[in-house]
Amino acid sequence: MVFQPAVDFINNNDKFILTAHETPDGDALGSECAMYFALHALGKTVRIFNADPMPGKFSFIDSDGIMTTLESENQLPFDLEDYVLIILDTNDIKNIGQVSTMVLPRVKDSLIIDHHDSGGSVVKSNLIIREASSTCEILFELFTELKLSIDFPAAQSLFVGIVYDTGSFIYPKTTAKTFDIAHELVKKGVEPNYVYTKVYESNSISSLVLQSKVLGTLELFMDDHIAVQTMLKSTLEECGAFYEEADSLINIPLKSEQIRVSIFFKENNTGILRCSLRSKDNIDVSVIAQHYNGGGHKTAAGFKCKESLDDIKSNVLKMLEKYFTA
Ligand SMILES: [Mn+2]
Repeated sequence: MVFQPAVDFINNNDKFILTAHETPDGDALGSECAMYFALHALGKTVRIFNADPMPGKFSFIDSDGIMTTLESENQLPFDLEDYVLIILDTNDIKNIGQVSTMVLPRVKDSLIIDHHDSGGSVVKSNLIIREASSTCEILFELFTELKLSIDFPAAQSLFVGIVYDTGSFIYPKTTAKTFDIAHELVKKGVEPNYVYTKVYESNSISSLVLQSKVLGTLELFMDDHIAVQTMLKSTLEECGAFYEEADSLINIPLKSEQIRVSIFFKENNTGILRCSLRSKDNIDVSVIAQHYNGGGHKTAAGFKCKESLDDIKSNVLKMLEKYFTA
């Protein structure tokens, strides 16, 4: 049974640290909070440490204020060696930032729970279900295997992750099972409209201004089939916006019927440049991300850029050329 190693891992340990990928999104944060509430209900000790802060709009699911950004070893429990680590929503330990150096080597065991296609770090027992719409969908099934009754805070956290990672139930990995789970969560008191308001109607004015600037950088290639947007550190500073506030802007070009690939180059406040890729139809952008040591899914992937923006841009366009030259 695919869930058994994870069930044993949870039953056989008492002290847990949870983490997720850098710049945590709705599914990363939703799965951390849901796992926290579930483990807490089992009487376990739980801490959450992430490489990057939680965007404020998600704070409604962290009702115990447990989410912590790991900045120094002093924040870690003194008996770290007695803890185990659960890595959520990534299967690449390069993707958990300083948690991979400050926590992973010191804990007594670790477990990955994820749904991404690529990555491929293996800790002792992995629970990776690539067909799952979200890590939260996997957690719902895991909690069921654990015979845990899912309370409202856990249900709402799981719902946030599922809504976020399915683009509100429309992305390719959305299945009947996804809707069944959502149905169960709503029966537990989750209000879809409240979640929508929190996640999609709580942005700042600076993020609105940022959106106008980023859209202003739009370039079109391959007969208007590929869109490229660019956000530099200076743009962020000019708008007074946070890096995380740009995370949905990659979806805007895809609303045009012609656009089949949306590429977004974004630089954070410390000057680290990332490339995010989204595609429609049969275009596999995870191959491009893997070429640059990144990861993701067939239609949503990304990587950290080690070369200049111009070099990477022209190479990525070249790698996509085959789809547009008949
Ligand atoms: Mn996810």
